[in-house]
Amino acid sequence: MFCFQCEEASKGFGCTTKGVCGKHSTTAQLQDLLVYLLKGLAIVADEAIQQGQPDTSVGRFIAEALFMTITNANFDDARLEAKIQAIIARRDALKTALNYSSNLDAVNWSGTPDQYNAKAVIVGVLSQMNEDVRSLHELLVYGLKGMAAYVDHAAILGFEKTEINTFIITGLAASLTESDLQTLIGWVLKCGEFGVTAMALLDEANTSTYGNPEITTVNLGVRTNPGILISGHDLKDIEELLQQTAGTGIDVYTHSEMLPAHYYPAFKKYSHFVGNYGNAWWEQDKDFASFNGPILMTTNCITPVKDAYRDRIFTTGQAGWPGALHIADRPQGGTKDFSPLIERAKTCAPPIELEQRHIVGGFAHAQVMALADQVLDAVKSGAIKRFIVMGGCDGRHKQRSYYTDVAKALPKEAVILTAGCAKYRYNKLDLGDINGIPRLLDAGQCNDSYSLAYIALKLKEIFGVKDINELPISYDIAWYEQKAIIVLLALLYLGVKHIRLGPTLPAFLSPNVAKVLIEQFDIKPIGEVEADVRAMMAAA
Ligand code: SF4
Ligand code: SF3
Repeated sequence: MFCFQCEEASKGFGCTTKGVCGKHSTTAQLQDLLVYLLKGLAIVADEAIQQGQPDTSVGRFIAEALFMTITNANFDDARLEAKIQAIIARRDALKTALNYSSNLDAVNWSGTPDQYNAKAVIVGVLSQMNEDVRSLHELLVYGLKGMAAYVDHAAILGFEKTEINTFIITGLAASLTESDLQTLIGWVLKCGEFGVTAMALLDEANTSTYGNPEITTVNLGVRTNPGILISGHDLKDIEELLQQTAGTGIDVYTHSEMLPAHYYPAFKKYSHFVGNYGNAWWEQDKDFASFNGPILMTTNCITPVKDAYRDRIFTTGQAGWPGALHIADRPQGGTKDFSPLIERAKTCAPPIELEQRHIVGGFAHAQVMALADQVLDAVKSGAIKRFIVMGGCDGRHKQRSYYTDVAKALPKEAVILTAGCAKYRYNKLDLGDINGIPRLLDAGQCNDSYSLAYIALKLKEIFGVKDINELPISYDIAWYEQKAIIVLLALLYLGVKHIRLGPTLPAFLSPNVAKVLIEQFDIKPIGEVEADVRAMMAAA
């Protein structure tokens, strides 16, 4: 195996025997083959578009399959094999319908599951020998994976855009067939542009379905009923879980990236929706053990399942873990059936309390705009001197304490804007407020990073500046998986410069590709806390 798609790639180079994430080499190879064959399907789907006979459901099919391969989403070889078979079947049916032929192996290869691993070795990441082409191919594919996650979430709520699906198809095809560096850089930047569109679509899907997130105090303590813990990013899943658990005597708690579900008006009516339990994804083994009840993983991030809760963990959607009971997709017009979790919860003890306190969040764009006058006054008076965007992911690396230290070291005139699980590095600190505006504004999940871009664009209008980089905003982003890559590409597309990216720069950036990003956008690695804080406050 060779995988370097996330920030925890072994030795900052790549995982070669087993993933730091726990991914076995067979799983990594199945994912490689899946992506390779998906590129073949994309080429045929692109041909269908060229012939004026687009397959209207293939874009979503590709997005779902890509989503399965993002870091920590699906470790289940049987599901990956089934998806590979489905990709081959879909590709061949489309080829037949179009009467299309091609010499490309990805468009023609077919095999049985016992041949998958051998084939994957030949077509994996390292099959591209030119390290700059490989770097741009992978940057594009990882951006598309992140976009695919957003697209899938939006589609689940009934929101799709043909142009985004078409971009995923053509971009994926280009990641196989294109090798000109300048053209590939163009694709990567275009990926950022469609990333903005996809994030806006998901924002529209979430807010029109569940209302605009609003300032919310979230309980971190527990009650005495048995509970179900729901993690990941899928809001439709939590909606149906809340509906199905109402009146059963089972409480529902959020974990990690599901925390922002509390901010949506639609979920506030459920009296058994108790609070948030535990910390960021990478500490789940401790949190899941003490939770005592069933756990539902709706998306990434799953870590290797421990015996302490092995018989209580369930997956759904694109998430998968071998041996975990998988809750099937909802039938057309129907709902998922969460009764296995509910029945399991009835046999469980209530959660062990980890802490007794509250945190405040819900500062997505509508809520921040509702405070715009207050924010503007604070900026004009100098009470707020700078906004620091610290969104992104959390992870295991010790260097991530940098983000806690930055949050603590920022002067009291700085406001942190965040989204994603990166917030767990500082969301329990008492950072106070500026004239009633909290110094930590949590917009929501990584999926809600659109809010951070939206707020910046609105501030640009309000302040009447021409260049987004003239705003009193600095970016100190933490990344881990591929959704952070699409957020980064989206920010670059919006013209944001001087982004600090950490805790390490991506292993998949070749020196030459890194140089392009540094020269064009002044992306920089994080440095020493005091120096970075000083520089950011001085707009550097
Ligand atoms: Fe390694 Fe990250 Fe790939 Fe897992 S996803 S195998 S940790 S690079
Ligand atoms: Fe986190 Fe996995 Fe990226 Fe959604 S839950 S931000 S890492």
